[in-house]
Amino acid sequence: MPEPRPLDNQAIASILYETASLMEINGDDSFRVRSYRRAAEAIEALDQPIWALIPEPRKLLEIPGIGKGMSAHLQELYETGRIGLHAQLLEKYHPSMLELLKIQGLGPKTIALLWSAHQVCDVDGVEKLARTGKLRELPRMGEKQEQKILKAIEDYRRISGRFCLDDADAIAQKLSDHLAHMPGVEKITPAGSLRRGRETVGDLDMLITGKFCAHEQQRNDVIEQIVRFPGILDVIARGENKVSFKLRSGMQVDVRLLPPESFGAAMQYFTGSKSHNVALRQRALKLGFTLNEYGLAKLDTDKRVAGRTEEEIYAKLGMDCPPPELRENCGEIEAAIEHRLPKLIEQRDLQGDVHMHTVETDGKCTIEEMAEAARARGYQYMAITDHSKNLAMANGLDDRRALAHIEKIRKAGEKLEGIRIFAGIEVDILADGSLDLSDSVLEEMDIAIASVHSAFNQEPQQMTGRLLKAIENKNVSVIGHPTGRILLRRDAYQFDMEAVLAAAARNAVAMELNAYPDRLDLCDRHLRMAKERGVKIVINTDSHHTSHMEKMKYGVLQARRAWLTKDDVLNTLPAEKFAKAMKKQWPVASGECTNGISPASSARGRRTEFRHAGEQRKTQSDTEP
Ligand code: DGT
Ligand code: CA
Ligand code: CA
Ligand code: ZN
Repeated sequence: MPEPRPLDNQAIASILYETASLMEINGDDSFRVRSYRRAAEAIEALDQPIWALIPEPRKLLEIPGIGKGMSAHLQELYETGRIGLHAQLLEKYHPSMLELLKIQGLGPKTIALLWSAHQVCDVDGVEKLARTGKLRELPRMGEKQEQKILKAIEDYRRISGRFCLDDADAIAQKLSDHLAHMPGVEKITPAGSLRRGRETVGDLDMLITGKFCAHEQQRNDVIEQIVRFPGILDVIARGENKVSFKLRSGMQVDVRLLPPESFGAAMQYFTGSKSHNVALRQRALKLGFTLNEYGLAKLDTDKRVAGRTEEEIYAKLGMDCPPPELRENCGEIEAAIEHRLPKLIEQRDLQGDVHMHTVETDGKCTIEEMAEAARARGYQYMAITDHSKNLAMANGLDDRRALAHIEKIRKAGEKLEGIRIFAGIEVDILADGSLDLSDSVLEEMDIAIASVHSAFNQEPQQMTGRLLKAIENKNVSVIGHPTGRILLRRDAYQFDMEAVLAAAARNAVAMELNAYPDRLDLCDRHLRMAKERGVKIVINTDSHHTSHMEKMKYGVLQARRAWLTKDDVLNTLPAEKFAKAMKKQWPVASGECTNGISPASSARGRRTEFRHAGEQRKTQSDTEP
């Protein structure tokens, strides 16, 4: 038997998660089920590949969450490439049942019941039962439940097969490391939606170039190495120029192998977007060229005139090279021709990250740890903004604890050199629009971020009123994750964005761009609306751990997609000016600009309708951080 393909921690964890879910469907003891999940979590959290440890059971057993039984499973996986229990359960229950678990409202008990009563085990089958009114007849179901499940199936179909930006980014990085040392390989880079920074990624497009392309042996070696990438479930296509595979996580990866002379053309083509490419090709034709993934050529003579770099292709088409984030055919082509592409914000423009949690509420690190990590990232300042009491599950702060906490933050700030620590709060906007802490306490804060964490299902009108009331509170500096969406999981709550942005502009309240990759809230389209209406943005990671601070790059990508420049974002300001902005001491809707912040004047500017790249919808739950 050939040696099993090495699996990475994520892949091993997902086999254990699957086993747990199948055991649940099977009606196994919940304590046992939990032990599989715990082991999976432990493996995910390891900072070294567990595959290398498996041959040494003693080391395995040292990992908390892994006992004798689990260790035996892992040995079996190592030796045979499978876990018998997992395989048996998959045989008894169809793999499509695992998919059913992803549909909100369908738990393991219901899924088991669907099987025993109707021999239904997949999404199509459940949909059919629901449409014919048979689902409601099952125990603990009803007509209302049935409708909910139909809606959940619809949501599931829309989002399934897409991934958060950081997941795709991590795979791109791993693949790049996996191939970097191969002889003749010069560049490995992502293209497609990941390179454009779209908020979610369908499949991952990777391009590889180098001299290896011209050497048969080197080329074969590269292809061999690609299909040895850990976590591959299935190699879908394997050709001379392209390898496609599916990972256990469900993500598909297309890897293309290109000679250096057409690398730029391929980058341009496979970065997209499709509508940008269509428009660009039309321009090429108009100018007497043909453009494809191999290069730009004269229409009449077929002579190649560009292809090695993107820049030379755009230059031959008489335009500047638009940053990938702008390539959505939303005005960037015209701007590139007229040499008026904006100078987009960059990560190094950011001087601080000002939405963070600590162990005082639901964070995992202390004030000092967070501050030191922020300093190490080169920030001038940062802010601690823990939760308020309405978020009981996060152990939120009441007035008394909030005051004590800012005292502690300020003390820590005095001790730590090289970074300024602002004392802040993320205060809940309650259902009626009032805030969860008294005004006198909020006044003490350097920064008050006001956020909705409960009653997501209010009528749009009520939600709008609720947000307006918070914006009008004189102590509120920023509205946190303004739409509340969780990508691929929870819909935005509904409200009148125009009214909210207008109020924010009037009251000098900034909107957050929450950079956490499952939020990206505001989204690119709303950010662009905000900019056009003179509303300032603050980009934050909402870190609950020092390691989360690196998510800032995804926020910057969305900001760039929205055409934001440094001037649109308040946390590019130096500390003093930023502090003033948080106290709303900057000009509002006047023509003047006293402290270096550009005034809220661009509301007069051109209003372009910005087509949005795929919004996600999913049903909402109540009170969540
Ligand atoms: P995704 O995968 O759904 O997140 O989105 P993309 O943009 O990565 O789309 P994908 O993977 O289908 O294709 C990658 C790029 O390849 C796309 O952005 C533009 C280019 N492309 C694909 N199909 C076509 C096409 O039919 N015409 C043109 N002009 N370009 C295409
Ligand atoms: Ca793609
Ligand atoms: Ca693709
Ligand atoms: Zn929050």
